[in-house]
Amino acid sequence: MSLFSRRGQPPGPACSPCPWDCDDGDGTVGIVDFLTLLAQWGGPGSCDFDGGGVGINDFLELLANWGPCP
Ligand SMILES: [Ca+2]
Repeated sequence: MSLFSRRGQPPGPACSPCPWDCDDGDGTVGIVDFLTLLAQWGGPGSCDFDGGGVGINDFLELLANWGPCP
């Protein structure tokens, strides 16, 4: 009788990790996040997905996940 059935996931940002939305957290990976990545290039930051500083790997990963978050 529970309103919360076993199917589906509870809504909430914690359940849909989208690290590539590293700037404004609006649920979409886009130009704003890209520019933030560039601004953080070479150093630590919210767009450093793999650790060790923002670089080409993070850039490619952001591009690969361009668009609405899953
Ligand atoms: Ca965004």
